[in-house]
Amino acid sequence: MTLDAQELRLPLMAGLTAKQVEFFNAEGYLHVPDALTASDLDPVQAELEQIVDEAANRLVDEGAIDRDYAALPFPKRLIPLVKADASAAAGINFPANLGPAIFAFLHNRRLLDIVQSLVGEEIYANSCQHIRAKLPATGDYAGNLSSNEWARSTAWHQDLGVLLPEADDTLIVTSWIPLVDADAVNGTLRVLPGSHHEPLRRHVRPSGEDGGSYSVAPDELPDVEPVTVPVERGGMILLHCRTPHGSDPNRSDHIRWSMDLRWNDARMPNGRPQLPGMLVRSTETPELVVDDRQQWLAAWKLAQVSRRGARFYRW
Ligand SMILES: O=C(O)CCC(=O)C(=O)O
Repeated sequence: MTLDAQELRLPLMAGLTAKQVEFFNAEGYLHVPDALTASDLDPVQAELEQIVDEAANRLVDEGAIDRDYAALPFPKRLIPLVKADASAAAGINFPANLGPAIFAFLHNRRLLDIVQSLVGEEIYANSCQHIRAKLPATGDYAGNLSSNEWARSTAWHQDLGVLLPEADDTLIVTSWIPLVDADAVNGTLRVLPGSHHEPLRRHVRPSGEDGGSYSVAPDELPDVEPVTVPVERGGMILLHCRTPHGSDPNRSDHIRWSMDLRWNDARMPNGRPQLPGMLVRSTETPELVVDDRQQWLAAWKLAQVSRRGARFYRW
């Protein structure tokens, strides 16, 4: 089959097909290969490279390292830095990183077309968002990084389990987007398919040495065969908020960089009301879409104070 000139001018993809939506609804997850192009992801990566570069220069100035490791590629450069000083990773994740490229990416048309297929036209970028540098699993990182889930497995959990009960009737969709090819070796996501049809499981919080992140109580884990989902750069995994998922340790020699970004219908409770998510697409109230990054920065600044003492977790 060949595409004519008209078809070639069409966007690469405008949302999910009916079959993809059907798969998501049945299985609680969906792998979408080639969802994004290099031009969608490269600016986000360049912003992270700059953050890592600034951290390297700071550590050189402070005498924590004797060179800046600039010759190492993006998937490797942070490794020697966090072996010397864990603070090298401090600027990567939200809300330390609210840079222009990640702000623009939260409004990416191709991404939002896909999200819209699941949550509808009123799209809220939930404040529960992460950019992760999942480190090769070794025991020699500075500070507590070696015991942190960044350098070990992420235990089975449902994203709804780390949000407040107000969101129990809201479909919150996670888009899990790697910036490098993600596979079983470097710790791509694993899911328990179909178990989103069941109720939310009780979550427990293990000690810091055991990861410290909320996870499904072991006696409540659904008896379902896990599926490991390899994703090449440009692809994404979509997850239902009741789908148990996690990841194994990164057994490769490079960092598994990824983003997990959450979305819901803006008219529904979002489960993290104390932190600033934002309306990113709307036909009902387009005037409330946040398209000025300064507004987002101001909202996060205000929240640094108003969040104090607020409850974030149900357990
Ligand atoms: O990236 C990972 O390894 C875990 C991601 C995750 O748990 C999530 O997206 O909720």
